[in-house]
Amino acid sequence: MLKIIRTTPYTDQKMGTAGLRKKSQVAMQENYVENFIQSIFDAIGGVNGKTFIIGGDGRFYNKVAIQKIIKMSAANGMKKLIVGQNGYLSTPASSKVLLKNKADGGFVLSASHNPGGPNGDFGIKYAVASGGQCPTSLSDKIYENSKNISEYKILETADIDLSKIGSQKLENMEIEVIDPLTDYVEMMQNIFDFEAIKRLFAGGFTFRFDAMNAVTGPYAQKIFEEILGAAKGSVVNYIPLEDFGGLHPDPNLIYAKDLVDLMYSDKAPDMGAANDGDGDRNMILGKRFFVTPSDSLAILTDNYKLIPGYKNGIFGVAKSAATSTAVGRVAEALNIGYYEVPTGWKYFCNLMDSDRITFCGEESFGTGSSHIREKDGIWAVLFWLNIIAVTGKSVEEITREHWKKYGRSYYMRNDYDGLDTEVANQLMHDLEERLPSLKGKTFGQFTVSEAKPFIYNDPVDGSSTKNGLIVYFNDKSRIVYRLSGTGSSGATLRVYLERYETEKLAENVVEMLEGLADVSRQIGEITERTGKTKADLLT
Ligand code: VG1
Ligand code: CO
Repeated sequence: MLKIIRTTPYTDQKMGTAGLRKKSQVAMQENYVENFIQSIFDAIGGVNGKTFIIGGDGRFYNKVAIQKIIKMSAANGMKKLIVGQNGYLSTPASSKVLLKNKADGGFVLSASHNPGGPNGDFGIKYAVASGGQCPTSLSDKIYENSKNISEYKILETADIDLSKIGSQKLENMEIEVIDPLTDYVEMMQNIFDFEAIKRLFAGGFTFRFDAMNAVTGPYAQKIFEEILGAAKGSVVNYIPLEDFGGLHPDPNLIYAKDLVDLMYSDKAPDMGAANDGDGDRNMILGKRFFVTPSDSLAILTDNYKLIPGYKNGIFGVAKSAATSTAVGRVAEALNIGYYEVPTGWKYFCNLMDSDRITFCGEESFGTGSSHIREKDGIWAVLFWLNIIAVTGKSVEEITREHWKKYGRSYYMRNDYDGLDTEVANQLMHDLEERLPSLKGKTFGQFTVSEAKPFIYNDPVDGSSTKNGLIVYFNDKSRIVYRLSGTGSSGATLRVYLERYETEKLAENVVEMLEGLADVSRQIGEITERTGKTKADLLT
């Protein structure tokens, strides 16, 4: 039965870098999810006669939220809703399903790499018909609606069974439950040289993929073990759990500790990889060797010709401003377009839609291409496997050859967590005002050549976005400051450090960047203002 429910607005439903991200307890408040969903429906002129997709990373509260969204969709007159079986769809798979079905939009229930569970985070990403997350102009409209909402529509009916593949009707809406793997796996087979990778594994190449108890487990088992023949047991933590087994499903050197320990032990396989909660981030490791995401983007771009899906040529490449400049040198060598955008995958989408770029990436363990409109963890891992299969070189050899050819960007992100929001905002505000006065000043061995806010003018829609502050130095070093837009409480200051070297390549990244880290605290007045003498997290 159709019900119109009276509701009162919440004032905190503003989307951040990647959708709405909240503590589970916040999202579980009465009408919280309903308000947000109705605000979306209203912002896009209703859903009458339209088709959408929905899925998620299997985290706590997804099951409840999916049922709410299904019932609201039917009540609002949606024509068809395509749902991943049992509510599962990785972020990249959802983008593929959306594009393949020419759907009008999609919902991914995930707070990505943030922990899950009753005390963890819950999130909703909303994608538009082009397959990417909704642009700021639309999320602003949704936010306005959410602050004024007074009612929403929902069907009063029993929960829908999402365990069986096939179609069913809910009033006038068709619900199609699909296998979450099929379309994604087929797409990967069409991009990469699966035969070459099969031969690699058949030849004894050893591999460990850590799905971090999240949604990529079933995808990884199917692709790496079943189809490509990696040894049984290569994929670990492959069952998606509502709380990710208590882990923080963020594939970096800190949170993917078991994988990192293995890769730095005598038992290390030839390659190690991990993905995040919703499968859009990746980490790549060799034996006792870590590839920074910034280097990974540069290396993948430089080797595009080895991949069947790209061998006929690529458009340009883009990176977020905070990402190291490594890929810029490759773009110059290949003579292809090169773009720097604000942090957040949505900024790449216009560039892909207009054939300006094929590859893009972020320092936060995100790499991807125009095959979809989200970053793609398994895609990146397959890309590396394909390069290794064709060249016969190890992860370390490939990376060292890259540094030899192009020089090396030593790179690290320093996060200062749990800051008071006021303090963090003031720090950024005051630093921005001081920027012009920094030019020409010397800090130890570093002399500032330029200091300015990063402003991006989108060449496609003409919009302008300010995101972060950048200090450039004479020796090509850079410091980027910005506040995180994905947290669910307090503020996080991210400070991105980069130093470029061509001659004496040192091994220890932390040591290489120690001096610059000190300078970053000095310039940002970080210690005085936050009381922190060092960062909480180095990635
Ligand atoms: C972080 C990363 C950013 C990434 C975003 C979403 O944002 O820095 O590069 O796009 O997370 O990642 P922020 O604003 O906290 O720095 V995920 O895997 O949602 O989808
Ligand atoms: Co993610």
